[in-house]
Amino acid sequence: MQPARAYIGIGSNLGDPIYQVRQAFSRLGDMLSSCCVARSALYRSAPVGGPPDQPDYINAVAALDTGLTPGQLLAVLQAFELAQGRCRTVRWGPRTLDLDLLLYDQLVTDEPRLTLPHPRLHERAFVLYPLYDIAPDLIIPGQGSLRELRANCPQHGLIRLDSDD
Ligand code: A4P
Ligand code: MG
Repeated sequence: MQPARAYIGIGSNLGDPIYQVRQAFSRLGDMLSSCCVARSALYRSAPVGGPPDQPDYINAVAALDTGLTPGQLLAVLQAFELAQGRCRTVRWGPRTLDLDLLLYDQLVTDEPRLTLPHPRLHERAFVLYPLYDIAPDLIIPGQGSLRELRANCPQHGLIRLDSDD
């Protein structure tokens, strides 16, 4: 069977976020039945939504070729979040690691446990800019071209970090 191409959004704003994002890249690179084929730069931005006075986030996106089903992949991502100390207390609250399944090929689902494409991906600079780094020609089902979505999304203070930051 052909592997699927999945895109994973990575976010952290607790516990040395740059370290947490690099750890996530490393875990994604070591996954069974999957191959990490691209990693974006790291980006820093102010929190969008959630409680006030949270630290800034570090975000990035990875591309995987995977033989896992979407449900299996989500379960692995949630296990990685737990392994890196994620506690689910407050929605959009601070977290050591958030791994969102942004896209799984061109699959569209509308389940609470797994909505694809990720329901807020098309309006978030901290997702669109790193995703564009690694897949500029992507089409987001139901939303259109990534190139246009990014062009219409203000950066709102999003900062691309140099690789040695
Ligand atoms: N779920 C449904 N679809 C998906 C999907 N495509 N990928 C379910 C991952 N999970 C999905 O997620 C809540 C539930 O969504 C899970 O049970 C899963 O089955 P969660 O990770 O436990 O909670 P959350 O992350 O607090 O909620 P949510 O709605 O995923 O939040 P977001 O959209 O991830 O936003 N600001 C900046 N600058 N950078 C950030 O990274 N992140 C958030 C969180 C808010 N503000 C931010 C950032
Ligand atoms: Mg999440």
